Amino acid sequence: MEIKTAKFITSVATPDNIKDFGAGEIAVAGRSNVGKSSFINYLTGRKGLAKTSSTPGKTRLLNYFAVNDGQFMLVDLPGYGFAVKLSDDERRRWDALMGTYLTSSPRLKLVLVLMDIRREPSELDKQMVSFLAAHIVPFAVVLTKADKLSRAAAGRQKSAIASVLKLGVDNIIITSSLNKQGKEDVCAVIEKYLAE
Ligand SMILES: Nc1nc2c(ncn2[C@@H]2O[C@H](COP(=O)(O)OP(=O)(O)O)[C@@H](O)[C@H]2O)c(=O)[nH]1
Ligand SMILES: [Mg+2]
Repeated sequence: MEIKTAKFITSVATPDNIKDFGAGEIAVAGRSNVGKSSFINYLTGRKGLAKTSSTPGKTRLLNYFAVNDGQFMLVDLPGYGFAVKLSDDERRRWDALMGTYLTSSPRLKLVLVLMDIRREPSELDKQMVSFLAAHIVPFAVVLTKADKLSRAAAGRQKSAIASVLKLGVDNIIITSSLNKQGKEDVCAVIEKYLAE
């Protein structure tokens, strides 16, 4: 599978506005500042598609992008682990939007969970992975910013992260949007899960 075109369709702020476009959905999740917007732009080959924001954690929306004229939808989920603490109200809204989407979208085929390759997975990363596993939502871990490490160190980090998360290494993909690394592997996993 090759991503040829990608187009922003809409943003959704509340659970009752979650959309069904009649196509499979690939969601992208991760802590704010993990490189999610950069990853989406790299993956789709469209520099300004997802805004790389200077104010992490500002976006609490689901953003839908149509890939290859609707072959599938890419869904950009709100970043978690905000630099700025959320009020209880904002937290509840965020949980409701994410929780509802992840557990009730009938077209959701795969969640790509992004994590910084240099870091130990955070509590929130672990919670996301256990949440997806508990709700039987297919997911793969995408390690970002691999350009920050040597090849050997990146390989070691991949094994270490796999072991912390209790996952097989096959479910973890090394990427760098800066060095344009890992797109083929990500596209292969997307293709595999879209077919299921
Ligand atoms: N070295 C490096 N930095 C990256 C990469 N991807 C993103 N960044 C940087 O990480 C920061 C956050 O990126 P952004 O895509 O806005 O993250 P988001 O908050 O998860 O959407 C920015 O300063 C980016 O330039 C990467 O592959 N390599
Ligand atoms: Mg972003």
